[in-house]
Amino acid sequence: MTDLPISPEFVTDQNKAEDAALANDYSSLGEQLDRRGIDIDAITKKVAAFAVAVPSWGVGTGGTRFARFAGPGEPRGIFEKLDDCGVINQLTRATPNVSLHIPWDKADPKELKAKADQLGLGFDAMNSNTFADAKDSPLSYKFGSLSHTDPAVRQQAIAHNIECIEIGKTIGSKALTIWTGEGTNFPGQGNFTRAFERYLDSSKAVYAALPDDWRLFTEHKMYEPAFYSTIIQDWGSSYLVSKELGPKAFSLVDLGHHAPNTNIEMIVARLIQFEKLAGFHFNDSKYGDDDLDAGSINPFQLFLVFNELIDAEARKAKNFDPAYMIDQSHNVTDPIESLMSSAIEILRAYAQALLVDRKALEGYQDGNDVMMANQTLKRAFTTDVGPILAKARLAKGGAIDPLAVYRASGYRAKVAAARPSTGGSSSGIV
Ligand code: LRH
Ligand code: MN
Ligand code: MN
Repeated sequence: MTDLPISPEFVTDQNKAEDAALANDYSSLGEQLDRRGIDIDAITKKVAAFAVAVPSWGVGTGGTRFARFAGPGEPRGIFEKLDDCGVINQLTRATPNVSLHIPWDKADPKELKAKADQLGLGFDAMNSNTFADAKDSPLSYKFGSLSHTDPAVRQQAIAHNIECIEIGKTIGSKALTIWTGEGTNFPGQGNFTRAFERYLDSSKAVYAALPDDWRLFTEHKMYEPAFYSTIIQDWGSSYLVSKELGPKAFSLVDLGHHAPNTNIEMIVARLIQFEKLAGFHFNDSKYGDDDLDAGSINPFQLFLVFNELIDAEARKAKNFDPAYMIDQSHNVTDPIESLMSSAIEILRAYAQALLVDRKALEGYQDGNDVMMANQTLKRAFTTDVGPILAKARLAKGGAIDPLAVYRASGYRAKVAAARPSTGGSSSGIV
């Protein structure tokens, strides 16, 4: 039996006030789309079937290396984090899976599974952590993990990744995501080629422990914490790793891990074309790995990414099965609100991309009608798909207006009373 954090009757009651307006808006959008030859119900069905995972670490207030300002009622451990993830899914009905980070979320797998079942949640990709030192180990990751010069450190990092797979197996996960920010801060500090060789050897050892029905994702990031060179700094290195490892290895795109103005949608297209797209860590950014809310800075870019995904689906691209996840840090907002709003923005981009007239677009592209090709995308992007998103949520028992219902529910005040303040700290992403 699922035991939802907010009373379902309360959600139904709140929805009643919005019901009539939604019916009107949906029907007028339906007429508009019908004139464009689009069946609104078919789009709503697709949107209702779309899911994006939430990161366990996203429900705690984030911070920068300068300060962290704790919010009220922050979850104190993975079980309270799962409660908060339960709220996000209950109201949006778009986030049924949670991605764990080990060792941050280490707990008895049976208890994890039982808690998730109770909330109607499942588990997404496992994330390993060899970017911070392992507790009680004399071996340090200060100078790297999978690419460290010391074989004992590399072995510890390999063993940790294998442990993540083992935990994942017991809770129903099917993928391991490896991100290590290791590299160098000074020219000459390391040898690019030898370090990459060591990284490849280590990741091959992890890959060898991967069950047949699992996938291994490597996540690139241009810089941070290494500031001169990073071992997997871009999609090129990530692609090389996935190619070297084999058919179960893929390259993951975190939207914040590129230089400003990088054409990310084109990277996505390349990875799809060569059958190596793992999936996404969605977020938004202005300058770097800002981890801001998806769609809050550049919603057009998010739409263009989805445009590539829908194009690939329409072309029945081979080996195309992207994993969708949010990866954000919430420093000045209520994390539950940010994650709900981000999930909605991701679904919005998906719905907008479904509206692109692909046949017309192809014709304009082949005929070099630049203006009309661009207008075709813009027409889809500027369509207000809000009623479709709300209708899809409603059909699955969610809230027509998740943020309003969340605020009205008093959930944050309730957990603030039950969870003593964790206080601020000097830094930290969790
Ligand atoms: C690195 C990253 C990676 C980590 C997470 C905490 O910047 O995006 O995915 O696992 O943040
Ligand atoms: Mn990430
Ligand atoms: Mn990141």
